Amino acid sequence: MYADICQLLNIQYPIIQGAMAWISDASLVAAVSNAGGLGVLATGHLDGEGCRAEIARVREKTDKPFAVNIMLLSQFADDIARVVCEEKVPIVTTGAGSPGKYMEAFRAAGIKVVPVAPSVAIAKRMQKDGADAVIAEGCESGGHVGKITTMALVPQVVDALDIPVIAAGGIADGRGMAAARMLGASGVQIGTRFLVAKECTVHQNYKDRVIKAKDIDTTTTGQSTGHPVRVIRNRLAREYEALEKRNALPEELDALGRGALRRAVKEGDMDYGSVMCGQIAGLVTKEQTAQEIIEDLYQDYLRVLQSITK
Ligand code: TUI
Repeated sequence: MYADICQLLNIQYPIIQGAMAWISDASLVAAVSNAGGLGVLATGHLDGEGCRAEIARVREKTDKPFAVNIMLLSQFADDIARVVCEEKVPIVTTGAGSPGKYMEAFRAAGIKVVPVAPSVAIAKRMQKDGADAVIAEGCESGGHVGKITTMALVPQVVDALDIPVIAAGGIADGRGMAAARMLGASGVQIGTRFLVAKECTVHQNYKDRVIKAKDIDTTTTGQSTGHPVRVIRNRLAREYEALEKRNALPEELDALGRGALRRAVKEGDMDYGSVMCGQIAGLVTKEQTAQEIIEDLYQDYLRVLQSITK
């Protein structure tokens, strides 16, 4: 079953690194792809030419397949869609919206398209629009999240679609991979564990905070704006939640949140930065190379499968 996604994406392991804005740059992407997974370049913080430059850096570091993620809420989404077509990247993933209007251009450029879907209805629309596979992402994930858990979402999406489904949200070890397979998924997307990869250039304070995090340390802010975001609870998250509770104006919320992800990722500000992170952080306990993470995940996954068939 996991073989279909490896064939579709031309990768060795059914492990896709989740795109993380400001975080998953050429260094992490190339390391994951060189280790046999699928590295995914985040572009939520880039404009079109910034994206082109980062694609060039990935290509300097690897000749393996990689993907570019388009965060569809970005003001530069149109430019980035044009650049990925011009650069003929092999695979595009999308988040925070529907890639429908770009599908024809992607197809014409020979790009495989794998959108994130947070519900069955959205996943069905993406299949109808021509997606090659869909990432069913549960609300355990870090960053921008939907409303449904991975456990409930994945089997319902699998039953509703004919194309491969990749499970995301709350997966960080071989047990999670095996569970995803039991739910009918063809592969997994993993963000939080790759955030602490040695090749990940995020600020050391961010890695240390994720490694220290317990199961209940995240919260979702932004419910009132329609764009809920899972982050580690800190001063910023508490102040944001207090503003939301007293029905603050969108401009006030915006002012507090502006630049917060960059502050956490680049400056290591763990008080007033937005420390996006999945609920599974409690399982992430050490820095490893991307290759160690992938080999560890896959060996652990095989052990789990063997243990249940004994
Ligand atoms: O996109 C993500 N996670 C992200 S993007 C991001 S950058 C950001 N920064 C500040 C505020 C907001 C975002 C951080 N994390 N995950 C994939 C994802 N996609 N989650 C949910 C969705 C989604 C939502 C609606 C996908 C499609 C969709 O379709 C709506 C429609 O009507 O088509």
